[in-house]
Amino acid sequence: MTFCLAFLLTTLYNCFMSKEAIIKRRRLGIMGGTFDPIHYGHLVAAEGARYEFNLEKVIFVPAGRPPHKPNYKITDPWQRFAMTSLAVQSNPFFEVLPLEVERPGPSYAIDTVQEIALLHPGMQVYFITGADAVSEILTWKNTEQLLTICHFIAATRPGYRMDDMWKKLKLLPVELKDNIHCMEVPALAISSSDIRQRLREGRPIKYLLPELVEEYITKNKIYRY
Ligand code: DND
Repeated sequence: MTFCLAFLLTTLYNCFMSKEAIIKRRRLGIMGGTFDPIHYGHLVAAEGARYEFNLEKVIFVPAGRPPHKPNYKITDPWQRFAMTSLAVQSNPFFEVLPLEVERPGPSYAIDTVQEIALLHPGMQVYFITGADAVSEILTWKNTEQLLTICHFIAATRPGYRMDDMWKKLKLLPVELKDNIHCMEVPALAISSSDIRQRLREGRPIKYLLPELVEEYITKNKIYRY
């Protein structure tokens, strides 16, 4: 129902706008992720997308229950939300919303994009994510609807080949492929799983994530299992 409304509004909006006006449409970014924990790789990708795609702001949305990780042990959603809030607070173009933490059930991107689109009528939404995640997008809920109402920015992670991503997406209609854009980010070999591993082994995590996040992890004794 919400999707139909968002789709109808987007279609009507596009019909009445001139081509030039659509090109100049205001843009906002969504950075979705488990953020367990958030680190400089996520932040650099979001800031790079903001600059390169002229996004007015980037909304970080920590996944409440990531649909692709049903059997993983994941840190409490509100703790991941708190870490994300601390990480973005020094950037005036970044904000965090608890939409997925508050929504019951699996955190599907389609629901989040619809909610954010309704909160920002007329704005074009860009979903920022890693190229490896985009290459799995055919397994996401309502892929085609998702790619109709929003664009994707695929950030390359170190060592990732874009041809691999396009090969996996070969079944997508061309007009939907046009809504996927690629963006290179500096070679940041930082990952949440490596940070968790380091913490388990008592190795340093300094300079891999913001100091405030490191302090929060220490204070709340997260990842010490
Ligand atoms: P991750 O668990 O990969 O997040 O989740 C990515 C997003 O996909 C979340 O919003 C999920 O809800 C959504 N999703 C997944 C599957 C199905 C559906 C939705 C559905 O709707 O059906 P991480 O915290 O691990 O990473 C967040 C993003 O940052 C990812 O896209 C990852 O590729 C990227 N990333 C980096 N980018 C640049 N440099 C680095 C990075 N490390 C992670 N070093």
